[in-house]
Amino acid sequence: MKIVAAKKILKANDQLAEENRHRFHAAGVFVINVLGSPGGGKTTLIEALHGRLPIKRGLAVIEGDLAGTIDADRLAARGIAAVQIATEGICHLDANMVSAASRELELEKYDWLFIENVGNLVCPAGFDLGEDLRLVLLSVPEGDDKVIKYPTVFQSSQAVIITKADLLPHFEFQVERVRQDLRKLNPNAPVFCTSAKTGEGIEEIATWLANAATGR
Ligand SMILES: Nc1nc2c(ncn2[C@@H]2O[C@H](COP(=O)(O)OP(=O)(O)OP(=O)(O)O)[C@@H](O)[C@H]2O)c(=O)[nH]1
Ligand SMILES: [Mg+2]
Repeated sequence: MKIVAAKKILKANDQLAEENRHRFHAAGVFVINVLGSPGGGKTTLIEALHGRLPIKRGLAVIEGDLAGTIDADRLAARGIAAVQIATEGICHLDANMVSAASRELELEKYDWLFIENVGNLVCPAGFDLGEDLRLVLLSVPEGDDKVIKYPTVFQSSQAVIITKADLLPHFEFQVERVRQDLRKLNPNAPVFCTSAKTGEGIEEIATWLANAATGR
């Protein structure tokens, strides 16, 4: 019975995600779902990309957290339009939450909409939000074995972003191991090695995203 119930919920989510996708496309906004562990560098990466992406109209962010408005406040302080979703204990965003939050934005005013998912390498992977693509972050302190241990999120993302590369000298983290593990699981996904601290790799992601948005 439980399995049937879960399938029903996911089907309803997928239908709503399609509606979101349709509305996002109609508004001409390119939508990126950002996944990764708590503290992996999601908000910092979005801030860094805000400075590098080609922006004709604007960039907005939907922030997902269990509670509080820290990330949305942080972005707003930089002049970035942000809507905070407080999931009140739920470990992922779903299409219904994103539908409601996106209605707080005038979508036509933006080229880019980032959705920062709840920090978690497991739960968000199963929920389509209506995004154009998914990025999954893996920060150097988390360890280089995560592709094998959390395959769903790495399999369902279009690119993997290693963050905090400035910390590589302090950790036994092999970037090549991540590339090798990913090659078996999701061979078409590029791996970007980045540091928001030094700026390494940020331009490369911005260029890749700009190409993806152009080719949509
Ligand atoms: N050394 C280093 N620290 C970083 C880098 N990027 C982010 N950080 C730090 O990592 C911590 C977490 O960064 P956030 O961007 O808030 O991480 P997050 O994934 O948004 O966190 P949650 O929203 O809480 O899940 C902060 O102290 C950042 O300054 C980086 O490239 N290098
Ligand atoms: Mg954050």
